[in-house]
Amino acid sequence: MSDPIVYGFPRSTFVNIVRLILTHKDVAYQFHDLERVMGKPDHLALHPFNRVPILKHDDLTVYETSAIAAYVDEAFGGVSLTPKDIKARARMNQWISAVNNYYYPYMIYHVTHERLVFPELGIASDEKVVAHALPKVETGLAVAERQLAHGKDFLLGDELSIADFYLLPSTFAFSLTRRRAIDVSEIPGILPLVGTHGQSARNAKSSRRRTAGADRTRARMGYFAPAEILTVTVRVQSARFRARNPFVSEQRR
Ligand SMILES: N[C@@H](CCC(=O)N[C@@H](CS)C(=O)NCC(=O)O)C(=O)O
Repeated sequence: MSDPIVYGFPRSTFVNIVRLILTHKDVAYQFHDLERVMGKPDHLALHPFNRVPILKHDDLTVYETSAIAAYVDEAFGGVSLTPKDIKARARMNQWISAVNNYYYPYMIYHVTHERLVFPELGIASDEKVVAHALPKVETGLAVAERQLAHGKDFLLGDELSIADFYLLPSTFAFSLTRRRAIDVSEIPGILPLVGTHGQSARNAKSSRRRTAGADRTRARMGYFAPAEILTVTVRVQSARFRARNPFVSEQRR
């Protein structure tokens, strides 16, 4: 079997879900950056809906993160990230769907893009979009906090599953929009994590790009969520901070 290839762009939340899972399962893979060809025929040939990620493995080319995650978990050995228990699996799938429909759209597509990505790219942001999204984000954070009230290490309890890898990139990227107005959603404990990423990113020579303007900004954004660094964090810290540090900041209590 050849190594799988992940197609996407480095800072993509969904791409990071796939990279986190591959890395956690110790699967060697190649990463193919589509940033410069997004929406062009080369990309659309892989993903007719103009999104990322896409996974290629031998004769299989598959898109949709949930399909990729399930495939990777089944196709490669190592630790399984899918619960055997049918009810736990239902809960995992509920979280995957919730991230797709209620976390990513508001945290990332609305707030992070408007507050972080657009300004970095010199595009005017629309606070109306943010204002509409924030209550939905708060709902999501409260739901996650309730789920984690069991005090165990992972969303489903003691068992690490695909659900955790789904939620983390959204909450992580969201935490980068550190502005007083949305401090409510800061995850205590994630600030040192962001610092670690910055440090590691500066040392990650291979991910440096000497490109101008928007490209450089995008590259810099990519530094913040290199999947491998996140994974180290998942392994070492996340269990603790996600279980013990609720998603709503001190100021809200
Ligand atoms: N349903 C898709 C969503 C993927 C998605 O929205 N990816 C974003 C990046 S995080 C994307 O491709 N954005 C490009 C665009 O909207 O033009 C999946 O699960 O893979």
